[in-house]
Amino acid sequence: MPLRATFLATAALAAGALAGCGDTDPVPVDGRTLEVELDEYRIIPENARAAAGRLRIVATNVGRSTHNLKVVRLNEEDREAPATELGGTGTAQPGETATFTFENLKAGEYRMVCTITNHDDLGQYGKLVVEGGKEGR
Ligand SMILES: [Cu+2]
Repeated sequence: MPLRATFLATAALAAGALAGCGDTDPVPVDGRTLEVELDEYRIIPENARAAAGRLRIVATNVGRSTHNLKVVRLNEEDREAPATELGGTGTAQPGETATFTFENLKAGEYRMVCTITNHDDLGQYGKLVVEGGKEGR
């Protein structure tokens, strides 16, 4: 694992431990790649912030179950309405890394979720805030 990824994962774990399972500060995406770890039953980091535009998702399954990472948009007018899936990785077996690239992600708030069986209900979801303008580094 590259050093930067290790650092990000460690920082995310530390932030999660301090804040518990509630809303944590979003972890800014460095560049155009969002690296996440999938575990039972969580997404690490659970909250991420990225710049609008191209975004590559690199999801590594560090758990013992199969997982994936989908990005969905909630219906702002009707929170009860079904969410729209914008895209996401295929299924990653334990130890595997799955990737997916959004060519042009618009600014907004999205939900990150594992759609395998009931993992969403078990807490495997998070938030992705996409910002327009020059937020990206
Ligand atoms: Cu899962």
